[in-house]
Amino acid sequence: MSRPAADGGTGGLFLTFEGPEGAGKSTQLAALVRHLHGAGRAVTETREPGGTLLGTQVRRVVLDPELEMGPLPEFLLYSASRAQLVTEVIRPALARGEAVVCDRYADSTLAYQGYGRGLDLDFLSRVTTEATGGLVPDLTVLLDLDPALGLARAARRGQPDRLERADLAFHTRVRAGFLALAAAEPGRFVVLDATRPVAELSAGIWAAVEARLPSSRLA
Ligand code: Z5A
Repeated sequence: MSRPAADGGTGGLFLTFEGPEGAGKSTQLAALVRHLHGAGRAVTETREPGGTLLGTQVRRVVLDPELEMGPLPEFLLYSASRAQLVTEVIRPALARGEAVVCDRYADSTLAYQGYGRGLDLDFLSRVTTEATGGLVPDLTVLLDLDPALGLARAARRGQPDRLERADLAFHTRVRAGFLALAAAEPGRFVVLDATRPVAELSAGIWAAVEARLPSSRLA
């Protein structure tokens, strides 16, 4: 059965990027935005946590390496940021018929706080549905990468944030979680090997967007 479009029929498109640390999401998101602009689409680009004043404050807190935080408060903070982002940014942009491209969304919660931290997946899904009003992406690109490689890429940037400091076993569970989520929803996910060259990945992502979404929703 096909899923209803995220925009409820206005022509908007909701596209998300997921994957472990350093997988290349920001790099590929920028390339997709260029492709969408080239196809004449208006684009809203955003990220989680972040994208609003509240989200920016939450981001500072959840990534602070000096802060101790349990899995439940961590989850609730990400959810607060997401609820604000959906209401303030994503839904209005979809209603205007724009393409919304978001660096991480609800799948990150299931992968990090569920598979990684061990919180109950049904509980996380219920709260996430409340926080988002049930908004699900039209297409999710999962850039899959061995976490050791991703952490090494991220480490080149300098001081690790609070989640980058978690051990390799945690990041290995997160990766397995992302792959399980993708396997459960093959119609929504495109899974790509993030060790491939940047240009090859960008071409693959654009081909996937074009193949999965009718041309009427691309232009
Ligand atoms: N989190 C959570 O726990 N729960 C949630 O619900 C949500 C998030 C929404 C956000 O961190 C953290 O919050 C994240 C999950 C958690 N933390 N962890 N762990 P963030 O936003 O600061 O970081 P990130 O999302 O993990 O992204 P990143 O580390 O900035 O990486 P990226 O955007 O995927 O990669 P990039 O910046 O495009 O590239 C990284 C480097 O690799 C860079 O030097 C590139 O030049 C290089 N690169 C990119 N592509 C390639 C290829 N193809 N080959 C070789 N090198 C490449």
